[in-house]
Amino acid sequence: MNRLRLWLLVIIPLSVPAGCTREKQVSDKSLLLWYRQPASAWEEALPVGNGRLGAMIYGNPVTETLQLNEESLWAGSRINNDNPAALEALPSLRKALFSSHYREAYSIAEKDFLGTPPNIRSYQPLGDLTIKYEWPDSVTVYRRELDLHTGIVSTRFIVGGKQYIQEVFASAPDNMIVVRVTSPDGGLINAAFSLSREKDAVATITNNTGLLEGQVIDRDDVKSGPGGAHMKFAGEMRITADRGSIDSAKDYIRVKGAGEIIVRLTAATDYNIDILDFDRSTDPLSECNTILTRSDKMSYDDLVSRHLEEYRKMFDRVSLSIGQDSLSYLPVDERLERVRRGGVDNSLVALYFQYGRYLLIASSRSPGRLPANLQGIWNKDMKAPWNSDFHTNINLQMNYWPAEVCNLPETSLVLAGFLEKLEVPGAVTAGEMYGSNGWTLHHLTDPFGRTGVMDGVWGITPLDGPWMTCSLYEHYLFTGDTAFLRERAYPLMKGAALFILGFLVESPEGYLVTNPSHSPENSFRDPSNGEVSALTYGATTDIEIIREIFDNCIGAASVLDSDKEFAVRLLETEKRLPPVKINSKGVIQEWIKDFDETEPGHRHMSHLLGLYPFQQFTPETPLLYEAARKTIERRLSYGGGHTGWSRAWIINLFARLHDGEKAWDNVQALLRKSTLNNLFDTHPPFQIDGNFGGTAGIAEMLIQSGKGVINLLPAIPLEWSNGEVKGLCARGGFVADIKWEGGRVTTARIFSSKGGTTLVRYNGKEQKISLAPDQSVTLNQ
Ligand code: FUC
Repeated sequence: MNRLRLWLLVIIPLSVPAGCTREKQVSDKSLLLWYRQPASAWEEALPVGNGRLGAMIYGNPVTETLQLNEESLWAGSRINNDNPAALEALPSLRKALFSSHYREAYSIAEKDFLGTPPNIRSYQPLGDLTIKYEWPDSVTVYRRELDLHTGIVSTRFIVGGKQYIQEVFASAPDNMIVVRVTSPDGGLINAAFSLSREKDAVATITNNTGLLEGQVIDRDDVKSGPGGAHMKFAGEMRITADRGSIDSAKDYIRVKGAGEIIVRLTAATDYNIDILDFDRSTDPLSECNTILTRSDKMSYDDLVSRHLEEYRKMFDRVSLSIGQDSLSYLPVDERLERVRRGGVDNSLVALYFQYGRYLLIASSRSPGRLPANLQGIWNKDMKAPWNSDFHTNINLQMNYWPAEVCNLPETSLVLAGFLEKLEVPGAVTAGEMYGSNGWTLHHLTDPFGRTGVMDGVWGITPLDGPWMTCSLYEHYLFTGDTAFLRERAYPLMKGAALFILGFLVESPEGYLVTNPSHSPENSFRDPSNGEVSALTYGATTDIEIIREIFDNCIGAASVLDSDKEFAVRLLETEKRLPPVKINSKGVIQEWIKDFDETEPGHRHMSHLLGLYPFQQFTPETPLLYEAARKTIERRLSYGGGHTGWSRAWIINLFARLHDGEKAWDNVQALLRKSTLNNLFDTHPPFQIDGNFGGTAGIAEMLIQSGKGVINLLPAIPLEWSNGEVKGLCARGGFVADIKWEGGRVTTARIFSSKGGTTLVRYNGKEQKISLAPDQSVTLNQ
C-alpha cells in the first residue's frame, strides 16, 4: 500500500490532460479555487452539484472520498403539525399581548401554539464513494482545484514521474456525477471503488456496477414525529475502463491496469414533491437505472461537452474583475489567510462573488426541484446543524438574493416551484391556527411541507409565508415575465395577502396589527417589570412585510389588469397599519413600543427589511434612511454581524446606504471571520446563506435598481477604484456591463430584453434611456 508522503516538492504547473481540448480544461486563473494539499476535513473539500445531486471532493490521491448528497433524501414524513388548540386559544393570546401580560402570553403560546410535533427531522447524506488508489510509488507533486468556468474539480499529481488526473463534475443534462481518472503520460491506474453509508443502507456489487439501496428508518420521537420506515433511496455507479480488468469483490469494484477509468454515478429517492411525501409507486433503483442507461454509450467527451454547454450558459453570463489579479498564483487557503491577517485581495472578492453564483447554480437548478437549503445541497451529517432545513425567517430568502441581479433567474424558479407546493399545507395552517384565508408558514419547513410552529415560542412568525413570496415578484420585476406573474406568482402573492387580511386585528391604539407577532429571534424587556418577552403585536418587521406584499399585489394587479377591488382593499388596509417609527435612541424602532432589546447586537435585523431587501427606506425618506444607518451601527457596536449570514446582510444594508467603505469593511470581515478554506460561509458551522448574501451584497455595491431607475456603482469603495463587471441585471429587464476607473464609470452598456425606459444614474448625473426590445446603448464618461 502506497502512503502519501509528500504533497508538494515544487510548484510545477501541471499540464492539460490528453483527450480533452485545452479550451475545455483551462480557463481564467482568476476563476480557480486551487490548493497545494488534499482536504483534511469536509470543510476543505470542494463542491460540485447539478441542482439535485451534490458531491464534496477531498482530492486525496491515495484514499479519495466523494461525500454524496441527493436533495430529497430527508428523514421524517408528512404530518400536519398545526397545534389543534391554537385557534381557540388565539383570542386569549391576543388579549394577553394587547394588555402586555407577557408571561401569560408565553404560557398560552407554549401550551397551545407549538407544533405537534414541534420539530422536523434532518436532511441526510446519501453516502460516500470511496476510491482506494494503488500506486507503485509515492505521490509527489500535487494540486487540486475547482474551476468555476467549467464546474470541474480536478486533482493532479505525479507518481513515478507520470502525471495522473482525477476530474469530477455534476452534470445537469445527464443527471449524474461523473468521475474520470486518467494519465496524460500513459500511466496505468489500479483502484478500488465502493459505495457506503453510515446507516439504513446496503451496498452491493455486480460486475462493474455498484448499488446502494436503503430506506431511512426513523425512531418514534415526541419532538419530531412518528417513527417508521420512511424515505426510500438508491445510488448506483457504473464503471468503465479503456483497458485492463474490472473485477467485483464483495463490497468494491477493482480496476487494474487501466489508462482511463470513468465512473457515472446517480441517485434517487421515492420523494414526490407534488404530494410533498414519499410515493411508493416510485422505485429509486429503477430511476437510477433509467438515468444511467441513457448515457451508457456516451464518451467522456460527450458527457463533458453536454455539461459545459448547459453550465456555461448560466455561469458565463456574468464576469467581474476588480483591479489587477496579482494573487491567483497563490492557493485560495493562503490568500484567505493573508486576508485574515489584514491583507487586501480584491480578486479573491471577485472569486468569492463568482463562487456564490456557482453554488447557486449547483444547488438550485433543474433537474433539482427543491430549493437550496441551509447548506445548499451539501451535507455530511445524519443530523445536520439546524437539520439543514429551509429556514424562512431570513435564510431561505437570503439564498435567493443573488438570483436575479446576478443573472441566474432560473434558479429562483426552483424556489417558486416549492412555494407552489407549500401553499397546500400552508392554507390548512392559515385556517386551522388563525382562522384566516390564503396560506402561510412559520420560520422553517422541510420537504414534507410542515407549516406549523417549529422549535419554540420564538418560532411563532406567522408572516414568514407572505415574506417568502417577495422573491416571486422580484423575479417578475427583473425579467418582465408577465406569464409567470399571472400564472405562478400572483396566485401565491394573493394567497399571502389574503392570509394577512384575515390575520390583522385592531390594536388598542386603533391600528390594524399582527398579533401574535415577533421580531425574529430577538426579545425585549417589559419596561414595567423587566420581564423578557419575544412575543408582542405589530412588530416593525411585520409592518414592513405587509407593506411590501400589499404593494407587490397592487403592482401585479395593475400589470395584469385584474383584481382592482382587491387592490383598493389592500390600499385601504395599508392606511391603517402602524407607521414605522424612530425610537428614543434615533434608530428604527423594532417593536410596537420603544422597548429595550435584550441583545442589542442581535444577528437578526428584521426591522431593517425596509432598507434591504425592500426599498422602503431610501434617500427619499431621509429620516428613516438615516435611522436605518444608526440601527446598523448600533447593532455593530454591540458585536452584531457575528454570524456569516448576518455579516452578509450588513454588506447589502450599507450598499443600500450608498456607503461603499462600510460595505467593503464588511466584505473584508465576511472573508476574515466567516469564511472557511473552501470559501464556504460559516455561521459557524457551515451555512450557505452567507455565501449567497455576500454575493448579492457585492452585486449591490456595483448596481442597484428600483422603480424606473438604475444606479451604477452606488457603493463603490476606494479600494475598488478600477474594475469591470458584465451581465448584472436590473429591474425592468435591463442588463448592464460597467467599466470604471478611479471609482467613476468610464463606459456602461445597458441592454434591454423587453424594451423600456429608465433613468440611469452614474458619476453623479442622471440620464434617461429608451430602448427597444433587444437593443442596447453605451453610455460614456
Ligand atoms: C436562524 C438564525 C440562526 C441560524 C438559523 C439556521 O434562526 O437566527 O443564526 O442561522 O436560522
